[in-house]
Amino acid sequence: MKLKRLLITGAAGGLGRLARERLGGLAETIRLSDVVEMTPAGPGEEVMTCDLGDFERVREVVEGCDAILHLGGVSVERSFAEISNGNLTGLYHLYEAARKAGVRRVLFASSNHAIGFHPRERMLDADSPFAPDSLYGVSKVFGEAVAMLYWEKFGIETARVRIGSCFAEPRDHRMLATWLSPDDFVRLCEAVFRAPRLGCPVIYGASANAERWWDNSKVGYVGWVPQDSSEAFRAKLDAAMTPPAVDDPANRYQGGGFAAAGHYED
Ligand code: NAI
Ligand code: 15L
Repeated sequence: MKLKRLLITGAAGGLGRLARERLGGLAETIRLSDVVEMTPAGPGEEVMTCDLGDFERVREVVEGCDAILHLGGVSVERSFAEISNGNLTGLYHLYEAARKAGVRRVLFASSNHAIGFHPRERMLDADSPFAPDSLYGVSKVFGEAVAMLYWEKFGIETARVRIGSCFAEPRDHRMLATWLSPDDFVRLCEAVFRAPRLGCPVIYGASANAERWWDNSKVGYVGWVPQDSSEAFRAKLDAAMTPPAVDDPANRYQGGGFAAAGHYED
């Protein structure tokens, strides 16, 4: 069944533009929101600018929506002050507004950086402990925790999707394991919003790559089966760059450069 109105936050960003282009069929109306300007609304669209840090505006944006694809916020390592507005305060505002508006289902774009300090040899699944590799990763742990609270207390379902690296192509050798193809991302969103039951599962957002660090077998009931593989790009990457040495700190942890980098505030 079609959703009535799907809110997409972060609609001006990389994944937001992809979702806008490809997910129109999920709902009668798609409401697009971001803190920066977006291109004007097309048929079946509504466009509303909003800083997630502004609760009254978040309430206006969420009102009338039955589901949310939450992509908005800081998407890389930044200062605590920058991260806290969108990813901590803003995340809380979104769930609180969702509760008041009666939203039933959310896809939260969490990140592999919530578990980035696990070594690459360790296969993770939905029950593996958090191991944030950055302030950004900590903000995604917070988001997942808020999602769990709003599921247990208020019954709002959330797919906590720990996205690997969703770009047109893998950009380095690490992404041969973490790559999520744009098509698999679209299929994942469709599965999450169409699943008869969701709950509040952790889903790792990676394609069917040959090298894998994440096991999604506990969430088979969601019905998402990734179709693409990064292997198609391996030769191109090998020709373009030398793979990092095995003892390179950026090569040791799943979070790669985020885990290896110094503290952002220093
Ligand atoms: P992006 O940085 O291109 O898009 C994020 C959007 O959020 C931007 O358009 C930005 O203006 C908006 N935003 C930032 N602060 C905001 C605020 N206070 N209020 C309202 N909007 C705000 O990021 P991308 O790649 O599209 O990622 C989307 C989401 O997926 C992010 O939450 C990111 O953390 C997550 N993710 C993405 C991955 C990827 O490979 N693309 C990997 C893992 C997680
Ligand atoms: C993320 O969480 C970022 O949003 C994205 O820009 C990439 O850095 C990705 O992780 C990754 O780990 O490759």
